[in-house]
This record gives sequence, C-alpha cells and structure tokens, in this order.
Amino acid sequence: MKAAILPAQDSPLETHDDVELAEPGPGEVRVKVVASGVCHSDLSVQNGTIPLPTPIVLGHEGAGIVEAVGEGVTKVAVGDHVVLSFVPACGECYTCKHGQPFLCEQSNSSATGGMLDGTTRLSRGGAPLFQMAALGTYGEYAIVPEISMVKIPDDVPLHVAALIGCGVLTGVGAALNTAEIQEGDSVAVIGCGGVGLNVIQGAKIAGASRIIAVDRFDSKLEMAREFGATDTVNAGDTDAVIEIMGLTEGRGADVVFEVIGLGPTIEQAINATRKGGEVVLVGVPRMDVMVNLNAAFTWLYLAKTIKGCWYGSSNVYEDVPKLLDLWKQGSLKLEELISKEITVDEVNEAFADMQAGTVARSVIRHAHAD
Ligand code: PAD
Ligand code: ZN
Repeated sequence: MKAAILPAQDSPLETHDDVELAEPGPGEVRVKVVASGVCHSDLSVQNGTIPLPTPIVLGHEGAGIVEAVGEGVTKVAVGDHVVLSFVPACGECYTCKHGQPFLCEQSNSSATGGMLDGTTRLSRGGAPLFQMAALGTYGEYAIVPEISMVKIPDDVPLHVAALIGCGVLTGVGAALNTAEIQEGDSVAVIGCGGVGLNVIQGAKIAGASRIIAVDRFDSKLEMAREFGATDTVNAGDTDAVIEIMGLTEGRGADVVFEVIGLGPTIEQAINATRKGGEVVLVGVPRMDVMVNLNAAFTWLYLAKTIKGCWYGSSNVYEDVPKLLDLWKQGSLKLEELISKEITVDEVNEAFADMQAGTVARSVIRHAHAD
C-alpha cells in the first residue's frame, strides 16, 4: 500500500507504495483509511517537538472503513464506518474508570510508535515502520486497536468525519469539557489554526458572548470570525495581552486558551486571564519549554486556574456522536474547516501551507490504487 513516511527527524516526508501490513492481531482492526487531516502535531513529530521513533507513518486524524477484524474484536465489524481516535480508550483502566478516558493507560505505549504492545504492524523492505498514535493515517490502510475507533453512521462523509478525530474533538472539547465557560463569558483564543478555530466554535456553543481571536496572520483572523470570533487581534502588530485587557474592561478574559504550544504565548494566556479566571493550555510545547510564573500572584492573590487539555478531555464514545449531532443541527462547522483536499503525495506542501497560515486544515483523500 501507499503511505507517507517520515524517514528521520527534520527530513521531508517520502511517499512509497510498497509498504506492507501484517494481519490484524487479537483486538486489532484493519481500516481502509479514506481521509486524513494534516494537523500541526504531525509537523511536530517531523521537527522533534513531539519525539517519536523513525521511520514512521504519520497521521492521527482520520476516518475510514473497517476491512478486517482480528480475533476477539467485538466493538466493530467489517464494513463499519469509523472515526479513528488518537488516544485508545479501553474503558477498564484506572483513568478510564475515573472519567478520564483521554488519559487511558493503554495510550502509554503511543510514545513507542508501536501498537499497544509496543510492536509494529507495518514494514517496508523487511524493516519495521512505526505508526503515529497507533494509527498512521497517512497510509492508505492502518492496523489499529479496536479501542482506537468509534463507529459512525454511514451517511456521514468520511473526509468530513476525519477532522473529528483530532482537531474537532480537541478544540471543541477544550471549550465544552476542559473549560467551564459560563453563558455570557469573555473568552480569548491564542492561535487560530485547525484546533484553535474549533475552540472558537466550541466557545460559541458554550454561550460565550465575547470571543477574542489572536493570531499572527490576518488570514487566520478572518477564518476565526467565520467560526464565531467577535473580536480579532493580530499578535504581530500589537501586544496581545494589552489588547485583550482593553477588550475586557481592563480585567482580562474569563477564560483564555493557548492553542500554539510556545512558552511566550503560554505566558500571554496566563497574563491575559482575569483574576479568578481560567487558563486552558492546548498547544503542545517542545519538551524543553519551561514557563516562568509568579507563584504568589498567579495562583494566590489572583487565584487563576491553569488547566492542561489533552484531547479535549473527551470521552470519544460519547463525544463523537454528540459532535455529529451538533453538526447535523447546523451548530458545528466541519466542511468549512477543509481549506484544501490533497493527495498523500502533496503532504509536504500541506505542511508548508500550515506554516504559511493559508489553510485551516488540508485533508488527504487516499486514492487506494492498489
Ligand atoms: P496550526 O499550525 O494549524 O495553528 C497554529 C496557529 O497559531 C496558526 O494559525 C499560527 O499562525 C498561530 N501562531 C503561531 N505562532 C503564533 C504567535 N506567536 N502568536 C500568535 N499566533 C501564532 O496548528 P493546529 O491548530 O493543528 O495545532 C495547534 C496546537 O495544538 C499544536 O501545538 C498542536 O500540536 C496542538 C494539539 N494539541 C492537542 C491536544 O490534545 N492538546 C491535539 C491536537 C493538536
Ligand atoms: Zn492532531
């Protein structure tokens, strides 16, 4: 099969059509990946922000059709349409049972670039290939744990459903699950990419009355308005914290989201939050990023709450159907997130577009020539 492979850190991706798949093992499923979003976290593997072993098939935001099931698989059957989840959710471990399936203990193995047992199912020329998040949606097919997918109705277009797998669950979940937005709140979102735009539409659904979008590209700020932002700040021109203060009567916003993953913008998010307000950190920083906070003011005198948001604090089995309902009711934009449809051979250009700020999301539609 064909797949886009990252051969080594800081190298361009290479597309090859001689990637081999093993048969799905017990509890595993072969999925024909129909579409995959291109997320900043894929780029973060390429540039070492998210360290994973190479060579690796990237891609963790996808949807497809179940083609074959391994021994003991009960959650899905051949022919089912599924959204892939970049965090497996077993429902049985300590964190799943404590209402935090987005931290399922089975996902600890994701850092190995392998399946749940750490071994791989992909190879090329006899050498093993790793797969991002036990998925690897830049491949036309993927062997995936059955606990890493959610069945969806057949009438949902799969290229639209793909985006739910990461950007929508994470962004909308950050607003609806992680944060506690009250009706009428002021919200600021720093970073309006594929994930940040979803935070904006989530904040709107949660009832925020003022949504301040911050980005360094006017193109992104225009998209932000379409997704529900009421005010925009170009961080390249001005000091985002002062601008947010000015738009919130000098108090700071009730809830501020950081959706980039840089030390300075994380500090901006904390400083732009009102006293007693909430900061939600969504962007994934490099491993060596530290933040300098004044302990007395941040937490004590100003009583701010700082929350980390992994996968939108989602329960994928409940949240995927909920998001699809919101989309069917017209409250959630999905098609509008797709700026470009591409082939898997064009993924390097999609990384460049993402960095240039010209796209919300590029979506790969696999051609399945084999
Ligand atoms: P993206 O590249 O589409 O969007 C990032 C946005 O930030 C772009 O619009 C940039 O223009 C903007 N930006 C960059 N630097 C600055 C700056 N200094 N000031 C203002 N704006 C700036 O990425 P994305 O939306 O796909 O992902 C965003 C982050 O979220 C990234 O770090 C990714 O790894 C992370 C992520 N986290 C989770 C999670 O579970 N927490 C899931 C998925 C993605
Ligand atoms: Zn992602």
